[in-house]
Amino acid sequence: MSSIKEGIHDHLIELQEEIDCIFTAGRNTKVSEVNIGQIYGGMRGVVALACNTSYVDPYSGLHIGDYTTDNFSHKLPEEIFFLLSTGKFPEAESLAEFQNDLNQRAQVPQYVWDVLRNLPRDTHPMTMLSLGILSMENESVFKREYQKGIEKRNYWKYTLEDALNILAKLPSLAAGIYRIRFGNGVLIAHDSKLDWSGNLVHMLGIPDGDKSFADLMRLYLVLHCDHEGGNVSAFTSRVVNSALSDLYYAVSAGLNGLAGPLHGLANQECLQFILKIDEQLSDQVSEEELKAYVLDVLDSGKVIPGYGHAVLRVTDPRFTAFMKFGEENCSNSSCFKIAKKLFSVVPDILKNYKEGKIANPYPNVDAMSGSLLHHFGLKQFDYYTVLFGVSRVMGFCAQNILAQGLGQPIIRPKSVTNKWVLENLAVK
Ligand code: CMX
Repeated sequence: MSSIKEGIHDHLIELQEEIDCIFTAGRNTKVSEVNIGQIYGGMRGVVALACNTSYVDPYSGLHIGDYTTDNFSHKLPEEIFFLLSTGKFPEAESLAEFQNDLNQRAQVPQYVWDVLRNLPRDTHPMTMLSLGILSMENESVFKREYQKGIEKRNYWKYTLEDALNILAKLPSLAAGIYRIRFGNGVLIAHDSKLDWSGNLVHMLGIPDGDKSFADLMRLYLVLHCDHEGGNVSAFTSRVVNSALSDLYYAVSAGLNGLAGPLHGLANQECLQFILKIDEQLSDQVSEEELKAYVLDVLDSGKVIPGYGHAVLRVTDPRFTAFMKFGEENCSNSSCFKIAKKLFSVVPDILKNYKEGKIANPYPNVDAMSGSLLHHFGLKQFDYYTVLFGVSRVMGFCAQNILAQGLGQPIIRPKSVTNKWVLENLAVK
């Protein structure tokens, strides 16, 4: 058995023991109450899911297993996937075995390129990514074995096979999309001597050769990997997989959710905001001028992109990690300088704006990520969500493998009509 498979197997036993204890302590214990506002309001604040890959704390941000962002941001994405799915970082030997396994599976079938090259020239890169994965659905090991008849307790093993096949092909697929959509269409071959993110950088073929870009990509792929279970893309992916639609269907569905402007697309809006400031006021803008500019934007009824969060109540530690990277690698970049100046003025303005109604005046991850990509030569905004997607697929895969391993049933909350609410609840 491979180390990752063994790690997941052991992790599932631990998780199942915990669940057994939880159920023994009180299967019917109430967790949260749901009010009418919440059933009409996107279920915000309703605690209704268990997700054991990661957790977002309002004050300390993203946790993966026992690790906070500070404690995992220096790792490789492969180590992060191992952590998400087994609860532990791999030993050096297990990591090498896992990377080797991914290399063996990296070849993207020719028909995927045929599908992608036949799309209209202006197809969005996220459509290409989602479609590229969906087009490989006939390769699903889970589907093949399910049709033969497998025991429920083994579902996760075939879901893992699908996950490894998808993850292994992602750098080639994402880079190929970039080259078809924004370049001359000539693909660069996968290099099995490179790691997962190193390969993505190599196959993108962005001609600046700066080592820091590879470091940035590694950090980017680590920081966007997962954000617990209730966000649009992770939840969508889990719902689809809970119907035993295989991981190709589930990953493609999750990516379709990520493609929305309220979710994965927000990072490109932040960069546009910063570029506009650069164009109108330059990176030499004074603090007073910047404050006036930000207030003008707010008074015109717009939000300050990159600030605020539905869960976080502090500066997103992922923002802090990107800021540190910028200080160390591109402190003279115009975009970085403006993003940093915004950080020094925006929180105080937001704290006092709208009579303190803005729940979190601090920056989220999107306030910095696009500025860094732009500085290192990746200037096509439309492509940024693809990178977010490459990273987030790790979370989709890990969440679905664990859910299958724990025998979680199909997800099916109950909905009601207005009439039902009026007749059954005292709200007339
Ligand atoms: N600029 C101006 N106003 C803001 C604001 C911001 N950055 N953040 C919140 N507000 C406003 C809201 O629009 C809302 O106003 P109304 O009641 O008039 O509609 C009020 O403050 C209260 O909102 P909230 O409870 O603080 O925030 P929500 O949980 O409703 O929304 C978010 C969270 C992220 C959508 C919001 O902060 C926002 O629009 N931020 C800017 C866009 C952005 O950065 N998106 C990326 C999010 C990254 C992620 O989710 O991972």
